[in-house]
Amino acid sequence: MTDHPSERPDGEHSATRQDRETPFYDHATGGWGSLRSVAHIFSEKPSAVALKILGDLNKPRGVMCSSCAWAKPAEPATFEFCENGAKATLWELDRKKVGAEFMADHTVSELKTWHDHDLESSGRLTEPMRYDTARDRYVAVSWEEAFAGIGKALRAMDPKEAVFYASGHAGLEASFLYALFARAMGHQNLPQSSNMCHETTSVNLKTFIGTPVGTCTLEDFEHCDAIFFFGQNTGTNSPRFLHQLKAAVKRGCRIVTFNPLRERGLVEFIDPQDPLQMVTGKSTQISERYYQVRPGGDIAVLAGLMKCVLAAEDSAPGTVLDHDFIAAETEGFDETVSAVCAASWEEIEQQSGLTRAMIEEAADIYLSADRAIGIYGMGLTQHVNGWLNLGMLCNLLMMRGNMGKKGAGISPVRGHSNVQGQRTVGIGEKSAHMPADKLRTLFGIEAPTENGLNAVHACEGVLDGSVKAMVSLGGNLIRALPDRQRMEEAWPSLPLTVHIATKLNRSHLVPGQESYLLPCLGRTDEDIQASGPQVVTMEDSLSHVSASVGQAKPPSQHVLSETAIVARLAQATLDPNPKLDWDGWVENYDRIRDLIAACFPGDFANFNERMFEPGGLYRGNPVRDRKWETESGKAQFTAPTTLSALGQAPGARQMTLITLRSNDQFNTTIYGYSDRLRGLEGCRMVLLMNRDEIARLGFEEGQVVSLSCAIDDGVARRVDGLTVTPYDLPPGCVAGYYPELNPLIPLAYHEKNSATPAYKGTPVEVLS
Ligand SMILES: Nc1nc2c(c(=O)[nH]1)N[C@H]1C(S)=C(S)[C@@H](COP(=O)(O)OP(=O)(O)OC[C@H]3O[C@@H](n4cnc5c(=O)[nH]c(N)nc54)[C@H](O)[C@@H]3O)O[C@H]1N2
Ligand SMILES: Nc1nc2c(c(=O)[nH]1)N[C@H]1C(S)=C(S)[C@@H](COP(=O)(O)OP(=O)(O)OC[C@H]3O[C@@H](n4cnc5c(=O)[nH]c(N)nc54)[C@H](O)[C@@H]3O)O[C@H]1N2
Ligand SMILES: [Mo]
Repeated sequence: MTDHPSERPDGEHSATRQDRETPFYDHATGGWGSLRSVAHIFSEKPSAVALKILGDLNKPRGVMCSSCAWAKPAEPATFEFCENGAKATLWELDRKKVGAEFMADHTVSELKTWHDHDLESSGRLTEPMRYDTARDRYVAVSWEEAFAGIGKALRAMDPKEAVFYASGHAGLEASFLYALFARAMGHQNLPQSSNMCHETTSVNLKTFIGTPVGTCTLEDFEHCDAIFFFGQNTGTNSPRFLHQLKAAVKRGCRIVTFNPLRERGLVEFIDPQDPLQMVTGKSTQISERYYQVRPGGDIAVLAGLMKCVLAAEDSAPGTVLDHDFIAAETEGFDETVSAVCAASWEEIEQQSGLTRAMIEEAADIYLSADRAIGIYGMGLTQHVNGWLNLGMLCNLLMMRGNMGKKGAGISPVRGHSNVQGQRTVGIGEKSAHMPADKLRTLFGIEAPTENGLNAVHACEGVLDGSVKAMVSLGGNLIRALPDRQRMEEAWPSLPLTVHIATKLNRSHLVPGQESYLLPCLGRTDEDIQASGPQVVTMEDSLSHVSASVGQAKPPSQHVLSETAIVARLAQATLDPNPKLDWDGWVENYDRIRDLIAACFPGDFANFNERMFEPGGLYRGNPVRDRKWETESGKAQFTAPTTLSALGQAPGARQMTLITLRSNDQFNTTIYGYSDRLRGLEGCRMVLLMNRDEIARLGFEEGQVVSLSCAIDDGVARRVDGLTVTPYDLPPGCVAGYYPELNPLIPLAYHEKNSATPAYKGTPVEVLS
């Protein structure tokens, strides 16, 4: 793909500036830098309301941050928000407006030439609009016209031709109604952002340990002796977690990290809330050991660690493995041990890029710990063999009984602020996501029995024409998906596209034949309905559900809540059913929460009373009581069938591509051009490469190159205009930014069981 405007920022952003003296930001995460970083993207001073919202962020009766999904501690810090939380909050509180007046000045073709940053920073969407093909503009429509038009189009199609996507922003109330609407209509085509993210977790953890989510709570971080980190960038993506890590280190917990990049947050941290650290600049070292594993090399690392544990058990039988746990709680141990023993150190070293001595050193730390936690993020999930990454991490933990005891467990770090919760209340393509008996008794609905479409399958449906409507509750699919060029080409043929959104983004500029843009309230906005002010709820990474109380004046009187929009879309589409009281639900969201509790009684008992509990309502997790809701009723060990997580290893002149997030973005929302924590400033069109690899392949620092995908499936995939930038990476791989590099990733190149795109392990060729 060539010269996409959003990939060719102009003016001051045209060149990367990397400090020659300190090429890899050698300061700690946090500190004054994090405060300056917020200041530089907002020229206006935050209003009094904005300051109040920030002060109450993530505290009981405050707004729950719309950035990441990290837990909200029961005893919050004075400021329980981070640099990125502040950016997300102020971004949403934007006072600029995008309505029909704005659209009258700009055709959609013109807006397509704008940078993604400029689209979103034009302001908040303020009125419903419809795309007018003849004038190539979005024009105002009344809400009545919009709902009637969408309802008519949806009614005209087979329900299974409609897809309802959700990005993990919307609260549980709107999300539950959305999931109900789909099933009442007769489909469960409910892809979600987690399909590109932690679907690897939802599907595979369920098979291995019987839960689709992590098992730890904040309390576990107060009791663990060791934390093993795989492919999660805390400093950028869940910075508030650094506070728990700092506290853990202070009490002697040992942290070991495996990541191809030396991410600053996991190296050291200056706590912006600690006056002494701020004044002296003294930081806390976070990782005791940091290993730059090759991308896709974690299965090999974990096999090496397991071999060390087995060797220690051989030298002191009966003292290293948790034999009682293995015998009583698990299956598959012996086959797994045989497969791990069969893996040679030579192959482990080659696949991981680490030496045996390094892995033995890390294993000593694991063996020194009575209680250990495994943490992971996209570095494990976004690989073809992501399932085995997770299986091997479970294996390592279970060998020593590190599941279902205090201070131990597995903890995937989730992305969007309510991504986990949306799944909990029924957004998902399987019947299991919403109990069929409840649908029948509560609403008189016969649930569809066949699985619906996940994100990848929905895209295949857009490509082959079998999908006829794409409704999006938030998000920016065109930018977030793999294979962007093919997607952008296919999208305009969709008979209906509907976006429920807060801000203008690129997906809105690729309208279907009939296309609506519906502006909604954001998390920070006051939401007043017939019964008075409403709250919405969200579930964090550690399965706690908290209420969020919007406080700002909405950007216009024409903006509706997500809950109201979903309800009115449903009314416009479905035949009347007295058990579906859409109006009554919108009047008072307590009623929706009562329904959620009725539908999922194990998770949400007394929901309305408990949603303000400090730290949130805990949904519990069966693994904590060593109850395994797997097929066999036991926890499963997984025998490795390969030592590489990559679907296709790179050839001699090829490289494995890692796509990364910067410190100045939230997914496809680009706040600015500074990746402060990596010492990269000014441009996102960079190709990070190790110096020796630049020389080996005959390139030069600063050279502008192209990347092409090395998977041969008959489709040419290419991105031009990338500046070669030396960076401390293992050999054999390159890194660059998401979403700019998404045209390179084939839709079909994804995790085996869950179809999570392999955004961290695509083979590419660098072209001059
Ligand atoms: N500021 C900010 N915060 C965010 C987001 C954002 O865009 N910006 N996005 C949110 C969302 S939706 C999500 S899902 C999370 C994502 O948060 P993370 O899970 O941290 O995801 P990434 O930043 O994509 O990548 C994580 C790390 O994986 C490493 N890595 C790549 N390949 C491998 C590998 O093969 N093995 C190992 N061990 N490591 C590897 C990368 O170097 C990187 O440090 O963050 C959420 N929070
Ligand atoms: N190459 C590559 N691609 C990736 C990834 C990667 O690591 N590498 N990561 C993947 C991951 S983990 C994820 S989660 C996806 C993210 O994919 P998405 O969730 O689809 O994308 P976002 O960028 O989070 O969506 C941003 C848009 O959401 C809208 N929005 C913001 N707040 C609200 C709100 O409160 N309500 C509503 N209705 N709309 C709102 C705004 O219009 C904004 O433009 O991308 C995936 N794509
Ligand atoms: Mo995500």
